[in-house]
Amino acid sequence: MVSRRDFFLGAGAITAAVAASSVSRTAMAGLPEIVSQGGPDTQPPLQPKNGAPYRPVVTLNGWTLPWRMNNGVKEFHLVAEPVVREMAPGFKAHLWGYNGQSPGPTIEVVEGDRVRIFVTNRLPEHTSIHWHGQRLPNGMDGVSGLTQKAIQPGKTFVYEFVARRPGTFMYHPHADEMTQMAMGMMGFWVTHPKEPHPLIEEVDRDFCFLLSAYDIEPGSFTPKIMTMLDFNLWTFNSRIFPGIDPLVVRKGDRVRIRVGNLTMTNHPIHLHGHEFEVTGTDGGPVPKSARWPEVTTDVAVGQMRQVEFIADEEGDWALHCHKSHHTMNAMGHDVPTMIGVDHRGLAKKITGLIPDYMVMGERGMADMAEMEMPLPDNTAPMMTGDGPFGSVEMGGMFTVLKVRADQQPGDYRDHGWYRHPEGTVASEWRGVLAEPARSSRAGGQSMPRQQASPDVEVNVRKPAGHTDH
Ligand SMILES: [Cu+2]
Repeated sequence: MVSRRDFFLGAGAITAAVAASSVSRTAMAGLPEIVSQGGPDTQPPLQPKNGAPYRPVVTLNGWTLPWRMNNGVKEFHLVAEPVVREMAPGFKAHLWGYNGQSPGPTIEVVEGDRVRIFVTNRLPEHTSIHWHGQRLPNGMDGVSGLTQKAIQPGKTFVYEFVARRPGTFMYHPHADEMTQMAMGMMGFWVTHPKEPHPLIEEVDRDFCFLLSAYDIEPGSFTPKIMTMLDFNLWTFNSRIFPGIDPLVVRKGDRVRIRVGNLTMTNHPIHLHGHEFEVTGTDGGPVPKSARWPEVTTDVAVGQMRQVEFIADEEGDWALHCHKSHHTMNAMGHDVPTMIGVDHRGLAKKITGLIPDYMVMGERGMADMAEMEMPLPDNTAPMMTGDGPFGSVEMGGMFTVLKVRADQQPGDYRDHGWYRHPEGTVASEWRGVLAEPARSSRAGGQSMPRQQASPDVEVNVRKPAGHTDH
C-alpha cells in the first residue's frame, strides 16, 4: 500500500490528515478534525484510502479535503474563515475562504456515498453553504432564510445527503452572497461514478478549477465587494498568471478539465493545439450525440463545463480565457488609446512636471511588459511572465498545458519549457523583401502611418495606482 506522503512529491503538505482507523470511538462522536492548507501550491491527487476506488482529480493551485469514514458515512469538516491567499508571488490578498485557502478544498466522493459535512463559521457574519447542482433533500440545499437558519459566527451546522448523481459540481454560500463570493468563498465538488458509466470516460488526468474575479486596488489587500462589473483581477482558483500552475500531462493522455464560473460575466475558455468536446455540465454528462468539437467553450455565470481531449501534440500550449482583458492583471482601464500618437517632445515636457510619468501605448501596450514601471508594494504587473523567448505579456486567466512524451504516469511536476525540434519554431526571414504588390482598385496606397493633424490634444493621464503625487 502506498502512503499518502508518496503523493506529495515535495510540493508542500496537507497538515494533520486523520485516518479513520486511528480515531477512537469517543472521537468519532465528535467533530472531524480540521484539516487546513497553508500554501497555494497544487497538491497531488488525494488517493482514496477507503470507500469505492476512483482516479482522483487535481485541483489547480488547490487541494482535496481528506475525510473520515464514520459507520459508512464520509465525514468532512469545512471551516468558513478569513484567509490570506497568495494570488501570485509577491501579491497577497485578504479573502474569505475555507480551511485556510480561497477557494476552499475540493470535495471528492463517489456516486451513492452518504456524505456528512460539518460547517464551522469563523467569519464575522453569518453564512451557509449551497451545494450547487446536487440532488438532495430541500432542507440541505443551503439557502439561508429559505431552507435553513443562517449559520451564526462561532456555530457549526451539519449537512447530510447522498451524492445521487455523478458529475461536476461546486459549493458556495447562499447568505450575503454578493459579499461572500466577492471575498472568495467557493469550492469544487466532484462526484465520481460508482461503476463504468456509458457517458463518463476513464481519463488519465483530471484537472479542475473555478473562475473568480476580484477588485483589489494596486497596493491594497482586500477586494472591493461593491464592484459589479469592473473587476481588475481575473483568476483561476484565486490565482493570476504567472502564479497559476501549468497543467502537466503525458503525450497520449486522455485529459479532462472541469471549470466552474462564479464571476459576474462569462468566460470563453480556449485551448491551443487540440480540439476538445464538452462531455458534461453541472447538469450531468452530455449525450454523445450532442457533442461537437471545439477549441473554445463559453462558461457562463453559474455554469460548469467539463471538456475532454487526447493530448497528442507535444509542446507548451496556452490555456486561457479569450476575453483579452481577462488575461491582464490590475491596471486602470481608463487609459486612452494612444496608438499612432507621436509623443516625441511631449513626454520630455511632462517628465519635468511628473518625474516618473511614462508614455504608454504609442506603439501598442507591449512595452508595459518590459518597462520597469514602478509598482505599489502589493500587486502584480499588468502583463508579465517570462517564457523561453521573452515576456509572455499575459496576466489573469492564463496558464499552460504542458504535453510531454517523457512525463511519467502520475507525475504532475513541471520539468521546464518545451524543447522544440530543430526547424519548428517561427523565425525571422533574413532574405530579400520584395515590394508588396498593390491592387489598383485599392487606390495603390495604404493608410497613412501617423495622424497628420497638428491639432492632436493629449491629456496627461498617470498610470493607475499612483496617488502620491
Ligand atoms: Cu474571461
